[in-house]
Amino acid sequence: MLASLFIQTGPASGGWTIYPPLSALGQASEGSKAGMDYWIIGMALFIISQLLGGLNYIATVLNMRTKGMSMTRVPLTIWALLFTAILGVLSFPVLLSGVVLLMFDRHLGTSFYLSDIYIAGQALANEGGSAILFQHLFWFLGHPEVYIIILPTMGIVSEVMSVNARKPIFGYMAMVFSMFAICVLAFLVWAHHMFVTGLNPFLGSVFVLLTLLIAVPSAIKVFNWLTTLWRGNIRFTPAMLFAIGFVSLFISGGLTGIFLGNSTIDIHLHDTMFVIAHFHIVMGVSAFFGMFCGIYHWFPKMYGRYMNNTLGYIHFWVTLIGAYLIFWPMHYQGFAGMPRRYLDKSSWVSFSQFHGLDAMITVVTVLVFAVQLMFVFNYFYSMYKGRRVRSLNPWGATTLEWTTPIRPGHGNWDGEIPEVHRWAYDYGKDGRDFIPQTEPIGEKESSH
Ligand SMILES: [Cu+2]
Repeated sequence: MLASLFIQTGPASGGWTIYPPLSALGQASEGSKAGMDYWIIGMALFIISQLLGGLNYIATVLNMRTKGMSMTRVPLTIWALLFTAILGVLSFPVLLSGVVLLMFDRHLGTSFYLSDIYIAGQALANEGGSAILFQHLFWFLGHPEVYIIILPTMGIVSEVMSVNARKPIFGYMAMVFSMFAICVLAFLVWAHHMFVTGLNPFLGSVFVLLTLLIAVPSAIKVFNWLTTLWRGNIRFTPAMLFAIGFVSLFISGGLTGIFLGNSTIDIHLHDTMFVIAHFHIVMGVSAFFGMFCGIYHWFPKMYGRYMNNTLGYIHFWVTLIGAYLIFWPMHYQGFAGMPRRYLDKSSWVSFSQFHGLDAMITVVTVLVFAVQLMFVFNYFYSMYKGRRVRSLNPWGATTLEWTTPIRPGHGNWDGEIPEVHRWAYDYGKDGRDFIPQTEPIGEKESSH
């Protein structure tokens, strides 16, 4: 067995979802390559490292806060990272068990996922396994995973919006509780990815209901972001633009989630380009916007220099307009029934009305990719040649990271660890632009 594992190489025999029976066929069957085994081993190693990292985050946030930093004074980015770590620790082990069983099916002759024993491609006996079982285990991670990716963005965006609107974040506790609600609901909706597996329609409608409930905390967050912007003294830095762009994408993509969360509509739209449009807008591009937002915002912290603003603005506008031009038309392609993943002649002929649209999408994709290269150039150029910051706290932010040296050593602060006296969002309070978290509460100060 071992010899064959290392000699018979080749790509993993399954899509990114590695559904059995295709992925479960062991070495005995024709066409099954060790690529699948490497895929599983790689995934297991990744999950173990993810769990260790997640535990580290949870322990740090809960136990290692500085004096005065109560949980209600913690910046929303940290709350988001805490919830992300909890989601990961609770959902990744389920996928780990799923792929371990898959390995057993492939090499030890078990049949968790195989309903038949396959020898040389021939079905020999009914073994009573269920390929659908794997889908349950897979999506029990798969759905929380989208929040593992998007929650950090939500935290970063909240932070950057408050700093650049020069206003306290609106509804701090509502933001925390809506993130908590998203985490709880994330574990109760996995089967909305399985409406076409022959799922019991009654059970399906329960998953529809729970899925649509996620719209409530999501909408609370969106309204809080918009209210934070309302009458703010807004600075349109590249970081702020990416934060606002994220909210735009999150709304656009979130609304199509209501379509797909309904089993009646999902059965029609399943595996069409509509899913591609929804998913890339609400999570793919959104998460990238969160990363860009965070990098532009914290770059001066990391290197003591600014990134180039002009390149930042070009990067933002081309990426935002480009993302909509690429993914918006895919909704129409999906409604017309155009399947995802196929690249064959019959699909090309059947959907000839979209040839022009596809060409446009391709051209815009090249353009959007080009400005990402420009962003990478901006990053490395600014590291060495960017305009230097004049102070440690160039954005006038309240949070602790801006009180550390530019390149913090071990323990972050050279001298004593600072004490915190207030929450992270005292902007525009009592006629002052901002009050750092380290400043003690004044006697006459109004409490927020
Ligand atoms: Cu989902």
